[in-house]
Amino acid sequence: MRILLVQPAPFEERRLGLENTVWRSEPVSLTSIAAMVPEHEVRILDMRCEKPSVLPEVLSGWQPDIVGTTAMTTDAYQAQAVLRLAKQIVPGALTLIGGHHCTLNTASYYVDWVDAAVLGEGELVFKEIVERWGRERSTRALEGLQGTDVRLPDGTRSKNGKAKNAPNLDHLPAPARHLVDRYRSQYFFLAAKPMASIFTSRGCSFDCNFCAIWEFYDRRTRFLSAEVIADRMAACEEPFIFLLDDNFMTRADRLEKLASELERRNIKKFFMTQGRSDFIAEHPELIARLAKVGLMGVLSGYETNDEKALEGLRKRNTLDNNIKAAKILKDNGVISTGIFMVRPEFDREDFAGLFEYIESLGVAIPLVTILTPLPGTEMWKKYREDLLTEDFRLFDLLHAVTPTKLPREEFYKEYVAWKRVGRTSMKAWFNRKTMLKRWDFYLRAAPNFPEMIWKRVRYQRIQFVPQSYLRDEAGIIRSNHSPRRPVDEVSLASK
Ligand code: B12
Ligand code: SF4
Repeated sequence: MRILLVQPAPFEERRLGLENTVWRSEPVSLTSIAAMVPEHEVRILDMRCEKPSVLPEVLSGWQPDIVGTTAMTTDAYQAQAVLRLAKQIVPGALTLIGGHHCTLNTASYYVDWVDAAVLGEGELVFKEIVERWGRERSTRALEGLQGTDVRLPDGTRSKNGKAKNAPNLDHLPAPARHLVDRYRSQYFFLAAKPMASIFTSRGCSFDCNFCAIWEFYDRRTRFLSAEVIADRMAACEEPFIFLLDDNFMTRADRLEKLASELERRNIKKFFMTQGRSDFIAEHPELIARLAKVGLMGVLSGYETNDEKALEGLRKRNTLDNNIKAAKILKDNGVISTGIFMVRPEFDREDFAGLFEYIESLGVAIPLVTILTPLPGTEMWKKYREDLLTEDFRLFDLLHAVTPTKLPREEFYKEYVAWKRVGRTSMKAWFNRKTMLKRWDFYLRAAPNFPEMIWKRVRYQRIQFVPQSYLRDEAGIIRSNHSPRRPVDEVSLASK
């Protein structure tokens, strides 16, 4: 059978968003499911790296039997559009959607051009779908299959809950990375390019109320063994690797084993990942060891300058840990990317307080987001009534989708002022002392600096201008002045 898997492109070129200048990773969701069906002909199209005309051309020229796509919430409509085109051009093909958005908000795909949504982890259920479709070209064949929500030929639905998670991640095949070979030079994290992406665990055992990772994976974490992680790192041709785990920094024993394995096999890669500040604060020696075997960057949600708000987010962490973590990372030359949240109830003093805190913290790269109730999270359930829109394009953590205390023009004017703290933090962090500690990384990434700087300069003309945000939401956001509840009651982090 011919199977076409499509990574949708952002809804408009050069929109506000991480993919512009900070981080674009290979579509691991698609390479992971593709690896389950090696006996079939599979193609992956990454529409972030292709001209829009390529998709209709491939659909009509190649006539796939199955077309699958993926979406996080911001890509919800783009994924729908991929499948609508597929149904128009190849009406007999099975159209499938998987990923976080359809798992947490399946109704987005109750349209007649999407045959089935795959809920939760995809590998095992995808294999079964392909087998069943090979036997019978009707969605009846998928009826009752756990992990799917299927539109049956008579228009009714067969809703079968979330997929069972694979009991042991080591037993799943390695993602079929060769299917995205031709895009490799286009994946990056800042100046780390070309960059491979792999995962070493799935899930998180914390339960922050603004995040749905723990709901998606039933608040359990499964890990690949150190041997398998090392195999996969060694197999990457790229010098830079992003470890995609939402919470890589967990279980010190597994990270010690991984460090030993990388040392023993002399695997030399620069790797970046995501991890919590409490773990970093509690394990300074382990961080130093990981830095020696290639750890080069960590993204952490520092979130806020307010202990009570941290508690309101159910982060189960402290401001003290944030301070310690930023220092430990700096001492080891590990670039700390701190993610912070502006809340809709912020007034001028709140913005000033947060920015002051960021400057004092000493992270290398601060990223300031706007607290957003994403589908599937506890916040979504609690604050859905108060949303000013359910247009998912704006759920990118860069737009306020709930009422703001300040008038929106002023809110965004205050928000974009983080340009200043971004600059001062970076200037203070990237000095000769910290850079010399990891000179080999900077030498390796040096050829990419001119392109990265050029992209940043171009992007900043959009990113730090309040009108960009207001323009995006024009005609989409309900009036800020008629919220269903007063703004102070919609205080997202303190209830
Ligand atoms: C890499 C990444 C990105 C990349 C792009 C990802 C990509 N598509 O290439 C970038 C950096 C651009 C990005 C951006 C954002 N991201 Co992001 N990102 C991730 C991350 C860390 C890894 C994704 C990944 O490759 N996972 C590994 C694969 C194997 O897992 P998977 O994608 O879930 O796929 C499995 C199943 O979902 C399913 N499946 C998925 N697709 C399909 C398709 C079919 C046909 C089938 C059968 C099955 C299937 O099977 C797969 C294998 O089991 C995830 C967290 C995570 N751990 O997944 C967050 C995550 C997806 N991002 C998230 C968010 C919120 C964002 C942002 C909005 C905000 C932000 N983080 O700044 C932005 C939005 C874009 C923008 N405007 O900039 C949320 C999404 C929540 C949601 N409701 O959608 C996540 C889950 C993080 C979190 N903690 O909540 N992100
Ligand atoms: S925000 Fe991070 S620590 Fe909290 S549940 Fe999500 S992945 Fe886990």
